[in-house]
Amino acid sequence: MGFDIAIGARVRKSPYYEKTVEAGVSSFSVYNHMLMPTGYGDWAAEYDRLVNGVAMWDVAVERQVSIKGPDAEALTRYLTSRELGALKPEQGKYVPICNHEGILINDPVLLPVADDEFWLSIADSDIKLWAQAVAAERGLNVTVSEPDVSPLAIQRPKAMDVGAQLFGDWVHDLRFFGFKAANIDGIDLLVARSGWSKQGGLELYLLDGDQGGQLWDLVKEAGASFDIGPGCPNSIERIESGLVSYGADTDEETNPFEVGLGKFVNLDREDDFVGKAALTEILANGIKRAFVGFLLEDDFPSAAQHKMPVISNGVDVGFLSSSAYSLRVGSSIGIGLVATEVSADGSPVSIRNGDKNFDATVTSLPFKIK
Ligand code: THG
Repeated sequence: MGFDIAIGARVRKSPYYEKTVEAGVSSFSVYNHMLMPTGYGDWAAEYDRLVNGVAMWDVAVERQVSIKGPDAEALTRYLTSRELGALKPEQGKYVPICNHEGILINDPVLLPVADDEFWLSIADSDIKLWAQAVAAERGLNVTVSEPDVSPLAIQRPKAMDVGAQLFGDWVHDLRFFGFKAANIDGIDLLVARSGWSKQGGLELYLLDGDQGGQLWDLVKEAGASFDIGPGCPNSIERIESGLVSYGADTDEETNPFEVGLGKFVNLDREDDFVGKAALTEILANGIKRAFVGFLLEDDFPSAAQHKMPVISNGVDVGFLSSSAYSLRVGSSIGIGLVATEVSADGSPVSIRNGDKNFDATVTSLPFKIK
């Protein structure tokens, strides 16, 4: 590119920022108004660490929206389409959020941190403002804020061993999205079993940003004998796994049914929630698009910077949002949203990249790993 991207104070830095620079970070994206590492210059090593070893990720961009007060549980339940049932302390849940038109506006992880306080660990959209507005309009007694909380992820397959070395064997007993408070060398944390990869692992929610460097070094030290190294939410692994990336895979009209999140929309709930009427109508009218994989030609350019149009019989039928070369599938692969008419396994389509068309075959998610 013939230009630099100017990053000022408005684009926030993670408490691990200096450490990621020391570790050789080579690219960043911007997520929740913050810099997020997206690579350390050796994609093959980073992928191998995630799939076969252990990696540490600066995911401080997963900001927490704290909902606190007498009506905190009522607001939390009203914001998500999911029936939360009995909320247990120390057990998180995946809780998609829609607007009043039934359009997906975020897909957070919910952490019940106290009887009267719930955190939404958000994807890339301004849910603090949304929750503040919904609370005020409904006259709910809550305070909605963004606390100083910054997750550092340790991802698979040796992540639990590194975690046990740091905190003790109890980490093995955490259920998926379960979490517990811990303290290590004077650093207060929540230790959670989660992470944005099907490989799984732990997320350490640092509770004081001033201790970021110290936590980074502790994890690096504990991981040394497991050959830990830096990584980041990995686009190759997430395409293989078919994990939705809000904002990349979604557009202004995407509802949760289209991107495989229908199981988190409980229309038979007795209480109302934002988008319930619209989602009921959307489902009754039939779902028009589906989230699919694409098997691509080997010379397909990876790291799409735009949504690329998907074409069938000369007609625009959707978009590809991300692509990469997968060693485990043995092919270039992609992910995207297409009309249900072309969503069946094996459907031939073509994908337009600039003025070039590439042949592609639609395939169901997750990809079959060799
Ligand atoms: N960690 C934390 N916060 C986050 C993310 C994270 N906030 C934004 C984004 N990632 C939220 N999106 C997801 C999407 C999927 C999963 C986790 C976060 C996930 N899903 C499992 C699956 O698809 O198999 C389980 C879903 C379920 O059945 O409950 O892990 O990564 N802190």
